[in-house]
Amino acid sequence: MSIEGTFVTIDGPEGAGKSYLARRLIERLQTIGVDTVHTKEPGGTPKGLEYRQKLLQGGLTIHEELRFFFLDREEHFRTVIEPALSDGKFIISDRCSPSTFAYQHFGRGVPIGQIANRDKGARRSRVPDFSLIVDVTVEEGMRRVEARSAETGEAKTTFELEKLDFHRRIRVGFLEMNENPKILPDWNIQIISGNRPKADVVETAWSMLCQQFLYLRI
Ligand code: Z5A
Repeated sequence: MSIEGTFVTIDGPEGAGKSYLARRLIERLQTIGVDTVHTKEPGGTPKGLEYRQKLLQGGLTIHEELRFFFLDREEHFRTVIEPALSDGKFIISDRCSPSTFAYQHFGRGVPIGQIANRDKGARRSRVPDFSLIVDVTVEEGMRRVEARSAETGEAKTTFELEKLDFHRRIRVGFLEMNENPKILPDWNIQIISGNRPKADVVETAWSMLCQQFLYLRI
C-alpha cells in the first residue's frame, strides 16, 4: 500500500514573496530528507508554459483568460499533482485556486458562480492539505516588483502593469479568503504577513507547516 503525499499551496499578491518562500521551504524539507516537488501555476507543465506565455503577455478577454487558467490547472493536476501525490511526495505549488478567486473575481469582476465549479473540475475535486496566503501591502509589493524588474531588466507582465486599484482589490480578496464561505469552503487556508524580513517570514511559515504536519518535527 502506498501512502499518499502532501499538497501545500502558496498564494498572494504580487511581490508578497511567495516564490522566495516556496524555494526556502522546499530547501528545508529536503534538508530533513523529505522527497519534494516544487511546482507552479500557470506554467507547471510543458503545455502549461504555452498557456502561461499567452496569459502573461495579455490581450485576452476576461473569459479567454479564465479559460486558459483552468486549462493550465487541469493539466497541472492531472500530470503533476496527482502522480506526485501517488508517489508520496511533498508538493509545494506556487499559486493555485485562491489566485483565480483573487484575480479573476475580485480583480476582474467575474462572478464567483462562474469560477467555483469550473475550478473544482479543473483540480479534479482535489483539495490541498494546507494553503498559505502571503499578505503584503500593495505599496510594498509594487516596490519589490519594481526593484526586481530594474535589477533583471525583465518586462512587466500584464498583471504587473494593472492599476493600483486592481492590486488593492486583489489584496482585499486574499485577506477574506479564509472567511468567505462561498470561496473554497473546504480548504485549510491560513494567512501569513509578508511585510517582514524574509527570514522571519520563512521561520513563521515553517512553524505553521510543522504544526500542520507533525511528521516534520524531528
Ligand atoms: N494568476 C491569475 O490571475 N489567476 C490564476 O488563477 C493564477 C495566476 C494561478 C502569474 O505570474 C500571474 O498570474 C500572477 C497572478 C496571475 N500575476 N502576476 N504578476 P507570475 O508567476 O510571473 O508572477 P507571480 O506569481 O506574481 O510571482 P512573482 O512576481 O514572482 O511574485 P512573488 O512570488 O511575490 O515574488 P518573489 O520573487 O518571491 O518576491 C518578489 C521580490 O521581493 C524578490 O526580489 C524577492 O527577493 C523580494 N522579497 C521577497 N520577500 C521579501 C521580504 N520579506 N522582504 C523584502 N523583499 C522580499
